Amino acid sequence: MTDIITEQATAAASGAAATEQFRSKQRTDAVDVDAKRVDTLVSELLAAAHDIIRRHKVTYAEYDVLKSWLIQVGEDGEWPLFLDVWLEHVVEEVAGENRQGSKGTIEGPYYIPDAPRLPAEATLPMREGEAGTPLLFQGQVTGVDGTPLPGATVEIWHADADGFYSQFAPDLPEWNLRGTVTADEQGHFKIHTMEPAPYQIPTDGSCGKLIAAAGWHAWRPAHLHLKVSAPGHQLITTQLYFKGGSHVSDDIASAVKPELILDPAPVADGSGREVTYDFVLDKA
Ligand code: MBD
Ligand code: FE
Repeated sequence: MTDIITEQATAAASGAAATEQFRSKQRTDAVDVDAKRVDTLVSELLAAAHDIIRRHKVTYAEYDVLKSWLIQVGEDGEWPLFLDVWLEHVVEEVAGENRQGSKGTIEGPYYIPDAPRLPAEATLPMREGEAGTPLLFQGQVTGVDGTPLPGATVEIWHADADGFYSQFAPDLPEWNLRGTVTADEQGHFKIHTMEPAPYQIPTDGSCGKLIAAAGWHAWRPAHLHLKVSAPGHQLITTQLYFKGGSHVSDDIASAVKPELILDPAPVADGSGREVTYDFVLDKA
């Protein structure tokens, strides 16, 4: 037995951190949605709900369950989690419709800007003896015509072997497994990290309650999150998954695309796995 008191990871704590993080981005300030569009979108959303209530003869008891669940989602700070798991993938699909370059996918609730700057070949910040299989993730950033993009930036963040993200779970160093890598003059980068594990969204909050009530599962496949950018080009937000990994074909967040599945090979000296993945960015 250890006498160190370890704070438990809770849905409410990670929800509060995700809500705070979202608010600090203030992306909402940048858009001024006109009344006509609000009218159209909200009216259609409500009409869809009315239709469901009629077709399924939703009862007052069920209506009250919904009301108390919605109240609880807010109290748990789980709106970012709920929206990013069940809606963001369609917003991303629409946003990425006309892109020629690499596929993107959802950002999710756990991105933090301004992670430590790292050179083109770097090891992500991690703990002494960080658990997991070492992974060398390397590649090149180019334009759609294949031109290398010098000084491209590769932001990367991912969960640890227990499925926890730094700054959203207790007892992790601030920037654990997060970094901002500057590619070299040819757009090349070489990132040493640890393979993440499949990720289970918090089961002890409102989203977990919904999952249990519906008989779903709470898993996302193991994934790396990335934001790749270069001067004069569109930033791409994406994720990469691992071939053969659990839940690659039944991601709770519906964010897997065939182009985003890595197939790392064992490193010759037995020290983990390596994979090359190139990013192609559209012109801004
Ligand atoms: C995650 O790690 C994630 O990437 C998404 C999209 C939702 C919840 C947790
Ligand atoms: Fe994630």
